Amino acid sequence: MLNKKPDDIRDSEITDKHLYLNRRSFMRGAALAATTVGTGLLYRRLNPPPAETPKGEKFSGFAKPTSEAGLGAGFTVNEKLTPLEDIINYNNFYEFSTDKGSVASESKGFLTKPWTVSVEGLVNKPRTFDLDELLSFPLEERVYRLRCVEGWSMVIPWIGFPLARLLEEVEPTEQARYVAFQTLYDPKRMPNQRTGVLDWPYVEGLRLDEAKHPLTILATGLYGETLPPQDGAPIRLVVPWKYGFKSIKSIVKIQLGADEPPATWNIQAPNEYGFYSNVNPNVPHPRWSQARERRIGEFRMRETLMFNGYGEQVAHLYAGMDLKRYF
Ligand SMILES: Nc1nc2c(c(=O)[nH]1)N[C@H]1C(S)=C(S)[C@@H](COP(=O)(O)O)O[C@H]1N2
Ligand SMILES: [Mo]
Repeated sequence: MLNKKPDDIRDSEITDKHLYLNRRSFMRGAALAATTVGTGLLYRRLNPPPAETPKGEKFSGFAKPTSEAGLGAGFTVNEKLTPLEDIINYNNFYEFSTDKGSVASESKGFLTKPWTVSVEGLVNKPRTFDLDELLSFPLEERVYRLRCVEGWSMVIPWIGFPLARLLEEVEPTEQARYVAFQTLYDPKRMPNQRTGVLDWPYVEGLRLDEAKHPLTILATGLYGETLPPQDGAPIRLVVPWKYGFKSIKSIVKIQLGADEPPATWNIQAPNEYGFYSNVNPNVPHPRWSQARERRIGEFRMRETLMFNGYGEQVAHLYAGMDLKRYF
């Protein structure tokens, strides 16, 4: 079912917090863009798309996660999986729509073949990978929590491979300290890029040690199937201890560099979205608390866990850093 919201989520409860920000940017001057967005939203509310569930191709199989040193159960969260219907019908993907319930229909038929990811910058062996090459890395299943900065969360069974595996192939140089990611820019295929709701293309970044952490994956599927467009087909980043917006979708370029790269939401509102964006219940967003969250499909609120519950695996990356300053 499209446009379906989990029954227990009401518009009044979980507002479009990212969107609120966009309305504010509009006040600052992006008049044309914001008007287009508003009209589009109204149009879609009045003209709901036909109901249909997108289906991907079945994977022939994937390697089960092996337990790597020190990670223990970190690869698989022992919690109820969020139903597939919710995962594929409640999405943030501004290239298609700012309305979480409309991304599925707006991205239906998104063409992902051919697709290449160029890996460049401070590496000894820069290289462009095509989709088949990316899918030939040993795929694993990883059940991770995803926590959106807006205050909702899901438990998603991803299929993918460690980003570290890809980085090994290109051999980062001694000078490389950061990894920058870029989403496709093609307004013909991603129609909401015609609006100025964000600076396109969507970009994100990680410190090299975060990028090489075994929990950081490039996902190519979920629930055992090919990634549907609305979740970032054909390949997207998943960094489970950071707010959802760091997990950039539909990646075409990965660039290693010496300096901290730009990140879309940080550009949009630097006082609200920091470069690190680790899930941290002790650092409230300037306009709302981050102490609790609602798991999609549940009524009760849960306490948000430090590093989204992955502290044992990742806290050492931030030893000695003031996480209120580097939020
Ligand atoms: N390119 C791109 N990547 C993106 C976004 C986006 O708008 N564009 N939204 C982010 C946000 S805010 C979240 S919470 C997650 C949502 O991922 P999901 O729809 O697969 O749950 O994707 C992130 N990646
Ligand atoms: Mo998000």
